[in-house]
Amino acid sequence: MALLFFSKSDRDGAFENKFRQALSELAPELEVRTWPDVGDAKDIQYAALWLPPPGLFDALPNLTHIFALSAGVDRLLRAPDLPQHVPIYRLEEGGMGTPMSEYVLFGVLQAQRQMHVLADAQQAKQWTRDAIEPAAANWHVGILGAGVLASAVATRLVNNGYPVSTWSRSRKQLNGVTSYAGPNEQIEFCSNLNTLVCLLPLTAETEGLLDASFFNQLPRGTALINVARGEHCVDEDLINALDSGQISSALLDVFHEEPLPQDHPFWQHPRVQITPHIAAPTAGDVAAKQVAQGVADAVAGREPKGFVDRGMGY
Ligand code: NDP
Ligand code: OXD
Repeated sequence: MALLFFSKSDRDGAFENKFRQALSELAPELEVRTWPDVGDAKDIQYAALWLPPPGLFDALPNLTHIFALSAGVDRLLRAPDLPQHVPIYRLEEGGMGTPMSEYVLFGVLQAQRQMHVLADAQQAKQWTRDAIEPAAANWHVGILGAGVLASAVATRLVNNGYPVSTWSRSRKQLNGVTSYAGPNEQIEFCSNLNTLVCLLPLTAETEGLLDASFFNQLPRGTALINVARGEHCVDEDLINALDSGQISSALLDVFHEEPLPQDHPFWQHPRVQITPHIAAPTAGDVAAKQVAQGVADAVAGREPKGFVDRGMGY
């Protein structure tokens, strides 16, 4: 019984070391091999992957379960050689709830305290004390998505005194959070927001959602935080919305192309803050725990957690 590991962005091997160490303690009977050192490919039943290279799946004739080392599976689902009959399981939480909550809380706080206005004043050496600083209780945060990470973020924001609403496909019940569901409730969801956070999975339905018409549904001056996927956002529309003041500032962790190309206008835009897809890194040991449990479930004939519905795209 063997598992094949691959993680594209693990340049220094730190994630792999943590993952392997934890997995060897939790599932000592499981042999872990790292792509491209597949050994006898017929042994590989399980794969744990982040951004697998082309050809990886073609080399694995006996694969029964694919564990994504990520919450989002959009890129995995686009792998040209992805076997259609092998089920995929994604990380649920994966140690990402706390860092994601901290990142979004930081973004919400700086928008609420009007830090972009104060930064402009500093540049101009102006002692500006009239930046509006509404209380957290009057700063409405709307989260697109109400899944595992959005729930963690919403709870953190509620605990910090912000009114929070979420928008998802199905209605949710989360303490202190107002839930909106479906396209019919999108306008109402948008109507009184101060900060909009995108935490949707990237699917055929959500791609390009953050476009000019969406921005125009928001109150003028809404701050945007996109921590989901770059493809949710129509970049040109966001730049226009920032230039017109419809969107006051954008904190962006994800982009159509990563790394963000050197000539992309986001780099220089005075109202855009960029981070390199680090809002919530997967924790190697937590991922190992979920994968070990998934393998144990598979061996026992149970469905592992985190099943991805390929039709829905998440
Ligand atoms: P989940 O699958 O748990 O939650 C997804 C949520 O989106 C659900 O509430 C779902 O609704 C909602 N949703 C899906 N499609 C639609 C739609 N068409 N209309 C309205 N709502 C919709 O995902 P996670 O919370 O685990 O992760 C969210 C995303 O965060 C990931 O897909 C990934 O892209 C991104 N991410 C980014 C990271 C970073 O570092 N920047 C790190 C980790 C994740 P319903 O509940 O009704 O199904
Ligand atoms: C994820 C991510 O989806 O890191 O887990 O973006």
